[in-house]
Amino acid sequence: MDLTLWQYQFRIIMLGDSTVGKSSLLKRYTEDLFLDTINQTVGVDFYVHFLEVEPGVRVKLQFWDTAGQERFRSVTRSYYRNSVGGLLVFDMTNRASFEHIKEWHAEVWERVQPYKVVFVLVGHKCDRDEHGDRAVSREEAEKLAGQLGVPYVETSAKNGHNVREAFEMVARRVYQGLLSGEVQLLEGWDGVKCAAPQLCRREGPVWLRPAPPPRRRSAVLELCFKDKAEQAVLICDVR
Ligand SMILES: Nc1nc2c(ncn2[C@@H]2O[C@H](COP(=O)(O)OP(=O)(O)O)[C@@H](O)[C@H]2O)c(=O)[nH]1
Ligand SMILES: [Mg+2]
Repeated sequence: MDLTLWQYQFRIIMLGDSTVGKSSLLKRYTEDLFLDTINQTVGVDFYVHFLEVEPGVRVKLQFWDTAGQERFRSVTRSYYRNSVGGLLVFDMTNRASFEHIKEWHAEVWERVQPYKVVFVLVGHKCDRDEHGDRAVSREEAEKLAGQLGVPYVETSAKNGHNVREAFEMVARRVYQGLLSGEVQLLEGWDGVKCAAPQLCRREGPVWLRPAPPPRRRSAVLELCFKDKAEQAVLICDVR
């Protein structure tokens, strides 16, 4: 199978103050690496990871890693609008980074209207909890998550705890949003891309139907590929 083949692309953005661990989270998820001294992100970096959200539905996750510094905000603002998912990251040993989460959330929320962004709140560097360094309790973080209407997860890029879970939680919530119609494929918006847009538009998104039983499933796949021209478009669109 062509490893670059995907049916959907979700663009997901990393949000949070500088040094909370956004780039380290991405490095751990996409390369399974942790560096004690990681280069500071300047402007915007990209990372890619593929995920099968259900059998036969392969999603290319495109992560945009922003620099949290105020001086770069003008760069990153223009990217919010074309994102469908966001990880709101704070460092649980840094209280100020937790207090800024509401601002990050509000800033993105305002700029993406009328589009929708699916968030997960991430309390990062939980390995430091063992050393008594925690400055934000789980209860407080869960309360904030409840106010924002998002799930909460505690992660560590150092030991890998919950890293995959945090990213996949966002991706699966976006996919659920597509299934329920809460998130829609819209022209001129790059938050979600379909590899073969004409297939997604014709009868509604072909790949977004609930997984059919095996025999009907092959019928759906046949529908996807029965036309050579469509197959060609699908392959052409793969990057
Ligand atoms: N103890 C610990 N340190 C971390 C963790 N994740 C990142 N760091 C460290 O925090 C610092 C800032 O990380 P970075 O990923 O550059 O943060 P960013 O500015 O939000 O992208 C670096 O020194 C990392 O090594 C973690 O899970 N645990
Ligand atoms: Mg960074």
